[in-house]
Formats: sequence, structure tokens, C-alpha cells
Amino acid sequence: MIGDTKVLFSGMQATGNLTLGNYLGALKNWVNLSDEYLCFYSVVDMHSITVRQDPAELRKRARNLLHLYIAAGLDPEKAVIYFQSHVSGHAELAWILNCFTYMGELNRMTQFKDKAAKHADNINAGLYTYPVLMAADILLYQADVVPVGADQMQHLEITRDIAQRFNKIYGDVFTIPEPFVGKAGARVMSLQNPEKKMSKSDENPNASIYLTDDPDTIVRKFKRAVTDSEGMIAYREEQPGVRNLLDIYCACTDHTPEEAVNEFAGQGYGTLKNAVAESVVSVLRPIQERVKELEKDKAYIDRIIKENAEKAEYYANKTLRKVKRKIGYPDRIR
Ligand code: ATP
Ligand code: LTN
Repeated sequence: MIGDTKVLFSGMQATGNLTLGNYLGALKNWVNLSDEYLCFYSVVDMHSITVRQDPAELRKRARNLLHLYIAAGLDPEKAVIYFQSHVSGHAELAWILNCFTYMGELNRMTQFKDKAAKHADNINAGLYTYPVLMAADILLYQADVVPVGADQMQHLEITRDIAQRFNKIYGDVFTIPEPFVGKAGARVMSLQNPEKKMSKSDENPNASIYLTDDPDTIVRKFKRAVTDSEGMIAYREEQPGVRNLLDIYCACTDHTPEEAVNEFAGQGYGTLKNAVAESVVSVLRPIQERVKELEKDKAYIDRIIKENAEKAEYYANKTLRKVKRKIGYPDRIR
């Protein structure tokens, strides 16, 4: 809470090409929440280096992600859109919180187990303490709400545990954050395996719609999407492929599943696939056009980067000063 405005924090990694899942499950909700809260949306580049990155590529992707935040509809004059690495408070608080986090807790994190299995040659300590940095992100701004996908819920729970533990010792220092899980598009599934979520690190490019895909690619990927042999358009668990297509259609057109099922009653999968593709193209086209414009406007983006880093730093330092006093660091003499 800042004044009487509730605070919202969320972030995304600039690794890989963003997918329709990232947009419908995260970014789109962020835009809808922007009016209600004081919002901090970070490009979490510090999290990205837990797996090896090509420096030039990371720098480019991080900036592209910032463009995308704005192109998707976040207002950078209102919401604080910034790079995590520009605010040193994230690293400082993460260290402190490391000392209030148990290895037993971190051992239980399923994302760590998954990523450790995937990057067996580089199981570094940063990968292990990733959730502590995420807790620092959230607690640094005294966030009341954190929009996250189901996959990040465990990290939000550990954040709450760490904050409660700290508050128990030192008094009410941190706001305890609540998760916010959106409904439409909460879980977009892979087009090639509807039992699996659509993920930007999927090796099969046909499994995901990337936010940069052109209309022909989008149409082609939906044409190839895995469905079933029932030959009937229904919204039910037994038909996960068709259900996923309907979910995507609904998220893009603001229809309910019932409305969509009625609309396509008696029609073939081909018709449904074309309609879904069209709905996705019309959602992505304006975003892609805006990204192109922003890429050309370096001076504007540079100003946003500078001003928002300063804004974020201001709020971060407020929390950090309080925390440092509470834990007994000597006062800085200026
Ligand atoms: P990776 O493949 O690198 O793990 P990812 O595509 O799963 O990446 P994240 O960077 O982990 O994406 O997530 C960014 C945000 O997008 C999170 O809030 C996450 O919950 C959301 N998100 C990711 N994939 C989906 C999906 N398929 N459906 C809905 N939301 C998603
Ligand atoms: N771990 C998250 C990204 C992330 C985040 C955060 C999300 C880093 N810090 C703070 C919400 C709040 C992810 O990979 N999706």
C-alpha cells in the first residue's frame, strides 16, 4: 500500500520468444489491472542469468520485452515499467532474505527441480535461490497483489512465508502479498500436446504461437493443431485440444465457452481452427505494429527507462532503509 493505493508487482523474463500463453495468461491481465493499482512491471533480467545467456542477445531481448509491455497496452507514464537490474535494491534485499530462507524450503521448489534437470551442467546457486530474488522483487515494493500463473504459485507462497517470518521477528515491515490469478487464458496449452502448457522454451515451434508470428504462420500452426477423432465441437475435458482452441478463441474475442460452442455447433474442426487463427491475428496485429513503432523511437524509450528506474528506486529504497535499520546494519553517515 502506498498512500491509499494498493500496489501490484509482476515480472517476466526476457528469455525466449514470448508466446500467446504469456500474453493471454499474464500481459493481458496486467493491462486490465493497471487502473486499479500502483503497478510495477519489471523485466526481470537478473532472474534470466540463472541460466547461461548470450550477452548481446539478453540485452536485445530485455529491451524488446519492454517494448512489448508498452505495445500490449501498459502505460509507461503510469505503471512503473523498468529493468530489474537497474535497481540495486533487488540484489540487496535478496541477500538479506537469503538469510531468512531455509534450504529445506528451497529444496521443495518444483521449478528448481525441473530447471536443474534441464540444465544439469549448470546447477548454480542462483538457480537455487531464484525464489528468494523473486520474494525480494515483490516485498521491495510492499506489493499487495501479484498476478502470476499457476506455475509461479509456489514461489508466491514461499514469498509470503519469508515475509511472515521476517515480520514475526522485526514487526510489520513487509506487506503480505496475495496472488492474483486471471480467468480467461489462465492456461493456454501447447498446440501439439494439449496436455502440456504452451511454453516459450518448447523445442517444437509448431507447439506455440509466438507474439511475433505473422498471420500466415499463425493460420498454418492452428491448421496443424492436435485435436481428436470425435469430430464434434464441445467444451469438455475429454477433448483437450478442442477445448484449448475454444479457450483461445474466447480469450481473444471475449466470448464465453457456451457462446463459442453454440457458434460452432455442427461445424468441422477446420472452421474452428480458421476462426481461432483469425481471432489471434486480430489481437496480435496491433501489438506487432506498435512494437515496430516503438523500436524506431529510441529517445522516447530511453526516457521511459531512465525515469521509471528512478521511480522504482525511490520506492525500493524506502523499504530497504527500513529493513536495514530493523536488522541492525549501522547507519550510513552522509
Ligand atoms: P519457459 O518456457 O521459459 O519456462 P514460459 O513460457 O513458461 O517460459 P514464464 O516466463 O515462466 O513463461 O512465464 C511468464 C508469465 O506467463 C507467467 O506469469 C506465467 O504464468 C505466464 N504463462 C506462461 N505460459 C503460460 C501459458 N501457457 N498459459 C498462461 N499463462 C502462461
Ligand atoms: N519467476 C517469474 C518471473 C518473476 C516474477 C517476479 C513474477 C520474477 N519475479 C515477481 C511475479 C512477481 C516467471 O518466471 N514467470
